[in-house]
Amino acid sequence: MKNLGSSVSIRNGVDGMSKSVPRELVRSRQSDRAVEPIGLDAEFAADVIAGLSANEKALAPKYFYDAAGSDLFEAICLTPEYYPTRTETALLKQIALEIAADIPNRAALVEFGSGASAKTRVILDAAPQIAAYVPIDVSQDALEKASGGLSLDYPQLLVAPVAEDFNGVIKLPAAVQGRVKVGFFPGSTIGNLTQDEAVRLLCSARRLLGDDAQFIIGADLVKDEATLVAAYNDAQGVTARFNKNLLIRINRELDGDFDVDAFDHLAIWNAEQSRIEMHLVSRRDQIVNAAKHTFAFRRGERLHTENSRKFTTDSFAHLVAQAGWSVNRQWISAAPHFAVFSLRPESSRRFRHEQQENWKPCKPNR
Ligand code: AVJ
Repeated sequence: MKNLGSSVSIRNGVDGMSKSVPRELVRSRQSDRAVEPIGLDAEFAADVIAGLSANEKALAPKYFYDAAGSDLFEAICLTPEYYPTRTETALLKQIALEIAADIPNRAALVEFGSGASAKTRVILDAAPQIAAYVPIDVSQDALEKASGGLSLDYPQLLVAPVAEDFNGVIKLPAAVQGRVKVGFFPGSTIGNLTQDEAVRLLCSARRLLGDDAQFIIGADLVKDEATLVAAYNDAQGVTARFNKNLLIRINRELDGDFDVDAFDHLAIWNAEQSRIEMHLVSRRDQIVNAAKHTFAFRRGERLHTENSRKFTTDSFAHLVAQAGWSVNRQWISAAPHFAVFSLRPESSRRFRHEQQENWKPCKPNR
């Protein structure tokens, strides 16, 4: 991206601080808004109304990531208990040259849920042949921060951010058409998706990235319960604040009146589903208003805010096979174990002949 000397100040709604972002990013944000005025707010309201009215109250974890939530997630990564980020980053550094060896010249790196793009730099440093980078993230704030920083540090790199929910229909920027695509989905974010959402994302990524693509995915592995639970219930309470920030966000964006102190953070291991679950537990019977609706919580009632699925190499291979990918290479860290997988599109002939029972065809979303 050129012309980075020109930047503007925008106000951050959460902490009231001004920050500088490249002018291009502000402009693209405004044009996005102009094209699609319905936006995330209406979807957030609809999901909150549906999720808090349900028999088992639940909200999608993607709503954690407003500006404050994205910052709190970065803080979680610095806690001693939350091993996934530092373990994955160390593993990526170890294997970066092996990954880079498979990436052709002028390739485009397409990242799903890019956040702060910290791990991206490990790949970019090892693979200078990558010419373009497409970060896809719902958090406009995180996207602006990360894209601006990367453009400064990698002046040759074409950065073309996409401010979208990666679960939806994604169109790649024209600038990366005709390039070999390398998908990048680190952080075990795939573990936050339901089985159907994960298969749908993998299917649409296969279409989006093309037949000569590869897809590099980081996924956390099953391990002892104590290590897993501690990672989602750190002693400093950062994860608790991250979880409760969802209520603060509802209060601010949907005119809610949640008493945040009337809820407890809960992290539990669900062995049958092989996942950590996060919940907010109502400390008392209470009535809450939000998004022009009223919701009753019983004392002890849970609002389910996140699943973080933990894989085995077998369960992961099985998952991606349902969406037309096969594991080409895999790397596993020293304990606590975290895996990086390099996927290739399953050759279409073999794929068609496989006819797995649970195979769902990759239909376009929506
Ligand atoms: C961002 C998907 C990796 O499930 O571990 C961290 C988010 N939630 N602590 C995860 C999270 C609670 C997270 N990922």
